[in-house]
Amino acid sequence: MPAKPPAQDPVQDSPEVGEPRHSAAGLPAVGHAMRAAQRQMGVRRTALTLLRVNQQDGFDCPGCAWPEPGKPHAAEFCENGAKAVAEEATLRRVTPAFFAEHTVGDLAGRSGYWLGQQGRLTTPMYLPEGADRYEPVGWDEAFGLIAEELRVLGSPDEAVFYTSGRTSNEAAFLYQLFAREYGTNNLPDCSNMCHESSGSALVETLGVGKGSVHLEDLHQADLIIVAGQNPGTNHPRMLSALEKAKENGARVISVNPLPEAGLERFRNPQTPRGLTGRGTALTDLFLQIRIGGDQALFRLLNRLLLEREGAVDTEFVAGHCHGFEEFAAAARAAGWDETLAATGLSRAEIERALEMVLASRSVVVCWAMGLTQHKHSVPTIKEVVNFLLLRGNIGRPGAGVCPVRGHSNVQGDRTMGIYEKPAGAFLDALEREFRFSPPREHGLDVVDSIRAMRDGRVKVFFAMGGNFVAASPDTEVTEDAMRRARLTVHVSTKLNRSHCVTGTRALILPTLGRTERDTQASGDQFVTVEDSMGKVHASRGRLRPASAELLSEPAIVSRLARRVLGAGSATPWEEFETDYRRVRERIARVVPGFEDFEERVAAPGGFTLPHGPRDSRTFPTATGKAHFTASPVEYPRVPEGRLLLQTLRSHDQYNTTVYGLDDRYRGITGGRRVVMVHPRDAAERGLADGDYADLTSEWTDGSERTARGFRVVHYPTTRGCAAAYYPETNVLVPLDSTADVSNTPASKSVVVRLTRAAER
Ligand SMILES: Nc1nc2c(c(=O)[nH]1)N[C@H]1C(S)=C(S)[C@@H](COP(=O)(O)OP(=O)(O)OC[C@H]3O[C@@H](n4cnc5c(=O)[nH]c(N)nc54)[C@H](O)[C@@H]3O)O[C@H]1N2
Ligand SMILES: Nc1nc2c(c(=O)[nH]1)N[C@H]1C(S)=C(S)[C@@H](COP(=O)(O)OP(=O)(O)OC[C@H]3O[C@@H](n4cnc5c(=O)[nH]c(N)nc54)[C@H](O)[C@@H]3O)O[C@H]1N2
Ligand SMILES: [Mo]
Repeated sequence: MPAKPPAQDPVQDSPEVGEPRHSAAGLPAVGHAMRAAQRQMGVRRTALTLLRVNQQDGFDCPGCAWPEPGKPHAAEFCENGAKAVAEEATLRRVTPAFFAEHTVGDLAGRSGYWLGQQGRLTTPMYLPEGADRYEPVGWDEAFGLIAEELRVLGSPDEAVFYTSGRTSNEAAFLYQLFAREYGTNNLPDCSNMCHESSGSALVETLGVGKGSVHLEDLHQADLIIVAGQNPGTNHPRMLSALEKAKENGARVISVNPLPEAGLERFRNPQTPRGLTGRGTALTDLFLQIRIGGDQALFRLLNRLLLEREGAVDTEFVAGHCHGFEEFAAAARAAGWDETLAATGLSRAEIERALEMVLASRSVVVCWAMGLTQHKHSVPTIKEVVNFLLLRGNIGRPGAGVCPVRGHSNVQGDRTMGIYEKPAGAFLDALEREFRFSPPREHGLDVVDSIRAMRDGRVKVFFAMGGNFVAASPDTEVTEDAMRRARLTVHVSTKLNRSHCVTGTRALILPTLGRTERDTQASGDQFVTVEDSMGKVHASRGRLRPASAELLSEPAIVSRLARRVLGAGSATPWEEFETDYRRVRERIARVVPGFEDFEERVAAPGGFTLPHGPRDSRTFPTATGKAHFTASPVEYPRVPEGRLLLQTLRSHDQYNTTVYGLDDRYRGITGGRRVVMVHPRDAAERGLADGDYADLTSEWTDGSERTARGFRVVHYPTTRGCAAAYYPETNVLVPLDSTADVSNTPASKSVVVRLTRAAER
């Protein structure tokens, strides 16, 4: 039997600090994975469940979006995948009795960790106006309540429909169809806070907002640059790909303000050498950059390449690219002094990187949140594209752009139309197929949804998964905005903070997870997902659902749509709920690349979506060519005495879901309220390791936000930079501090001052 959840919050967040590690995975990771899983699921269920992760007849790991290899290993999961599975397959349950015991006020006072540890939601719950507790409610009544609120709105644009990235293709397709038949494009999603900057930059330059590599391209690359990503924690299976690339002779440059253990050495738990030996050294060159310095770095590398005889792939540039002259003029103006100031790197380091680039025929650049969550993220990623285009590193083996996605189906959800700015062609296809007129005005993204709720322009908030109030920036503003809504609804697997900060009325609708058997009137169903590399495959859960009352996400959307749209909709919602093949037939007719969906997804491993730049160097941009761009170089200027804070993930969390209080690779245990600072920066503030500090962020409009009581950890980060965990530090990120163009919260560049804490 699994242990009971903790009755109390841990008395105190009391971080202990040891030495950071210099390698990732290996035997300890296997042990950690198994212990974490057994605590939640017991021994037998752990073995049965984990062996099905990422197998061709199993379910897609609800962890990250890293692709499965053609022939998955018998244990194709990682420590953190095992934790993600265990969180969902836990035997702990949140029942109506739990809600009877705890008022919403009580729950709102608990930590996210404690809430998550209570187990799986079992029953639809309703919080009536003025009540202090949720009470059980029938599904029909719940849908009736939502329909009632949606019908009285002045306009469909007074509702927003959020999506987190675990939702399957089938559920996502139905959900966006419902929202659009109802009449709005208000479909914000977690992508708005995540890789939106990548999408914006890639659509403009290459014509496709997705990565241009297959897994095999990593194996074949001569050089892989990993910028702004911590794969040892967030995409551990990527380390196997890097290891394979190294075996094939590749070199790796990591660009990061932090030395991340997973990028230093990898001890592959699936090989004897990895289990007991020292493993494989991954990084050949570590560029310890200042936060936000990446655009300047790539700009200077581009200038140096332009200056080097024969370094530019002139044939590719002449044949496939647009805008070269303008870009080249801007790049030639890049100066050493400014670049060294922006990056904090030395001339020798940049020259070494240049030589490695010149020695490599095929280059892949991988990146994640370290590049996407800054004010100038879009131009930064466009500069990465310039860098790759210069040497023809797009659309040939071993080369390309690799934005490594977060949530396991975040890329698929976008493909299915979860987007507040849908393309006209997509709406045309919906219109043809379903015979209604979809709204054409663009809808609200995450930040604009918060503004609209804050200002009373949006009154109903509906979430398909996720934890909106904890994941969004400016926690206090977001929570106040949420409280102003008339109705907040969450389709969820686990309890989280968003259930405790509610509108006037609130509903929790419990749903099946990936690991669970989904049986509908026509029999057992499977769903499909798309990974970070555009591969679509089936996912089948096998476990008995956490409760007999759970409905699947497709069933919830179908029933809601019938109730809200009634006879006004000609869409066969009931048929969709009964048999997901009927949904896939429609996807095949509406979404390009899904022709013969049902047949092709039946093949082991599924199929890969077409991608013009990758497959044939065709670029669906306005000119039909790949676009060089010439944006001004920007980097964060930090006022005297302030630090630049990035908010990031520990090894023991999945976004807002906290698995435990340790960050093993960084040597931190037993607590999350820590701020990692360079020893000299700490000393300048009179702060010793182990002292407690308050963090105050300063925004350009003069406003300030404070988060109190963080243990100072002397850490080898870049001078002038600091790091602390999300979501505890989301209070510090101003709502208006977002990336230009993509509107993604600038969660990785928050200007803060550190002061000694009055109390812990
Ligand atoms: N176990 C686990 N897996 C996950 C998640 C999880 O929470 N837990 N989350 C999932 C999701 S949704 C996502 S989006 C991904 C996130 O995956 P990551 O992007 O790896 O996650 P972060 O912890 O935000 O780490 C950002 C990295 O960028 C570096 N960085 C910060 N600022 C800069 C900068 O200015 N320049 C450079 N070059 N580097 C910088 C940080 O030091 C850190 O190493 O992981 C996914 N997978
Ligand atoms: N400061 C700061 N803020 C950030 C970030 C950062 O780096 N720094 N990162 C941003 C990023 S990259 C992202 S992606 C967002 C994440 O934002 P979200 O996706 O909104 O947050 P999660 O924490 O992943 O959501 C967890 C909840 O999802 C529900 N859930 C889990 N599985 C399922 C399922 O199968 N179905 C349904 N319906 N519900 C399920 C559970 O109830 C769980 O509590 O946060 C963003 N916020
Ligand atoms: Mo993400």
